[in-house]
Amino acid sequence: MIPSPTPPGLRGYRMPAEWAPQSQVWMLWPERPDNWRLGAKPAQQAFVEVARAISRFTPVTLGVSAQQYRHARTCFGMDANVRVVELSSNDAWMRDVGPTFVRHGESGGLLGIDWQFNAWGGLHSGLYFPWDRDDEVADKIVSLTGTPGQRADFVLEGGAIHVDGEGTVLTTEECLLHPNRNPQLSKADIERRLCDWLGAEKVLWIPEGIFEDETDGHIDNMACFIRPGEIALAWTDDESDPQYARSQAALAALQGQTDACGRLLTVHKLPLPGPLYMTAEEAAGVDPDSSGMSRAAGDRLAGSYINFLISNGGIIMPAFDDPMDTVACACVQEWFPEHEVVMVPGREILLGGGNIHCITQQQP
Ligand code: KQY
Repeated sequence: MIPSPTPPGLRGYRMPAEWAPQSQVWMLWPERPDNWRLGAKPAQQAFVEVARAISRFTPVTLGVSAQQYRHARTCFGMDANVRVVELSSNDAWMRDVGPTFVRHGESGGLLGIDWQFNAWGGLHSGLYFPWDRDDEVADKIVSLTGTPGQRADFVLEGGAIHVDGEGTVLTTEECLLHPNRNPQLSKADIERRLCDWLGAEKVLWIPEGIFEDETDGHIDNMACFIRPGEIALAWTDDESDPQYARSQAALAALQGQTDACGRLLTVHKLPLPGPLYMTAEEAAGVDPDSSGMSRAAGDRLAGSYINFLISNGGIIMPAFDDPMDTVACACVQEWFPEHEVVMVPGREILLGGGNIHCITQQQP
């Protein structure tokens, strides 16, 4: 990847909204036994279901290690809309390690941004070491797709941002201002970089993400745009839940705000599942390791329906075998009347620390 001093947003590129047309969706294959229980077998099944659901709307390319290639290939059988390629990584969070694609306003050409990746916090508070394979994934994908790429000059994960495609970025202070990402940059420095790299004019900040989210509060588990000027926000009315104050603070931060085009924001509440906790059986299935990931019985899980993927005519959304599943599905279906909402079991993915949006990256 050839470094260019001028960020893509200053050269006419902009990140499209997730509801813009997509040519494919990228995923990775879960394998590491210190994150995924039972040697990642249940997680692999969950990833297969996610890939199959997406592939009804959009072709999927799945990156797999050499060791697991044959197995993953077999899992998809003759499924013509899922392509399996050998691509090494340290784990399976394509949203965070894959390229963020931006499109040129005049030529329509794509460029893949290769953010610096430090495993959600680097050596002192990151989730694992090494992360060198993860940090190469974006460059390998732009090479495979034949699009130009550009290496960013700061640390960011794709799950830490959402855009409306019309100049507005949504993010959390908890993550982007955490000293474990870019301690040398001020809030103003980070805003400038987000706008310059994503082709945006305005950054909307909410204070925190989901309680106990090990990414330090990624936005993609907490809130997202559902169309320009409208945001869905993870919500609980339970005042005794530590999530309550977080959701309230986010609502307060967004209400009365305008986006880059001057629209007054509308915020829609999306109920949270649970609260959900890791069971003793689930925790026992994870191989102990020296990584920074806590996998103990009774751990609060950062479950959220916000972690869905919009892909062409489909919305692929996690289900948690929870009474709120049907309520959340109905909300999202109402907000997206032209889309088909497909719920896929999300608990096994949640046990690894994220969900469907975190394991996918769309290519416009
Ligand atoms: O939520 C994400 N975007 C990534 C979650 C990483 C969890 C690592 N165990």
